[in-house]
Amino acid sequence: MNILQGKNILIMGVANKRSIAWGIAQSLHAAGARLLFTYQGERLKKNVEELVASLQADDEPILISCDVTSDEDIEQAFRQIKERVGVLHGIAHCIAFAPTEELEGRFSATSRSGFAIAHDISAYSLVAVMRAAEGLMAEGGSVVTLTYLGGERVMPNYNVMGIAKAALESCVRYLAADMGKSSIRVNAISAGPIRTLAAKGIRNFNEMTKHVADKAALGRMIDQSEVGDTALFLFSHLSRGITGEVIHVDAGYSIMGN
Ligand code: 0WD
Repeated sequence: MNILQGKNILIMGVANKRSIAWGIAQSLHAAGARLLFTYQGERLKKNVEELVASLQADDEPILISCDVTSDEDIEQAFRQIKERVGVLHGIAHCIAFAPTEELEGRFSATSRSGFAIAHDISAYSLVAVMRAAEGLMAEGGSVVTLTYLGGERVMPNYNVMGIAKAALESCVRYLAADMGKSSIRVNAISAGPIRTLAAKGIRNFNEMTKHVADKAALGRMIDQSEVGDTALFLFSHLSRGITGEVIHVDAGYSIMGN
């Protein structure tokens, strides 16, 4: 089912094969999308190059370095994207970061700089990216970001990242209202816990996954492909009436009372 044929979609945040961004890339590739990738600097370049080569896409792969803490980096990335493809139909924003020491202990111990970094990279980056991308999304489009239940409820050790996810979810609503007239939709997927590089930074993550698998309505965890397929829906015309939403892909964990 090539429902994304002819669509140029940018994937931001592939770090390795476990990245949720990579699960999304695989689903979108299978649906016929032309994919572009940004990665966070030289550190991840080789990883991303190898992964992208494994897709064996017909078009030449487009990989661009972009650290979202830099406005200049974001501008040059979208300049390059404009030169290469002209029009963009979608963006998967799969980026978050908080210093490891902020992801344990008491929330009240959160430092001023830890709070600022978490919000800058995990929430503001979506605003900055969409501002730079709006002109390229001239045919309308869909933007999908990734959030977590810790933005709605208190989750052990998630601490300042929960506050940043709450900000991100609010950014989704404000951006959806702002960009709706340009036919650009903005939604978030609230994914259940998945073992990735980012998840490693959260203390007791393994215990948490056990608890989630026990309690979830479906009695299991989720994987990257399930987030990827929901993203595929959100990038396709099938979801054309949906914007400003947070969709839970968590095997029904968040609906349970206890
Ligand atoms: O359980 C999980 N893994 C969940 C993750 C549950 C629910 C949501 N999420 C979210 C994360 O919060 C994040 O927003 O999904 C998104 C993707 O995270 P991931 O796939 O779990 O983790 P990972 O593979 O580590 O990708 C996150 C990437 C970074 O990787 P590392 O681990 O190297 O920090 O975000 C990117 C980077 O590639 N990133 C940046 N990209 C550009 N500029 C920056 C930056 N400054 N900082 C981090």
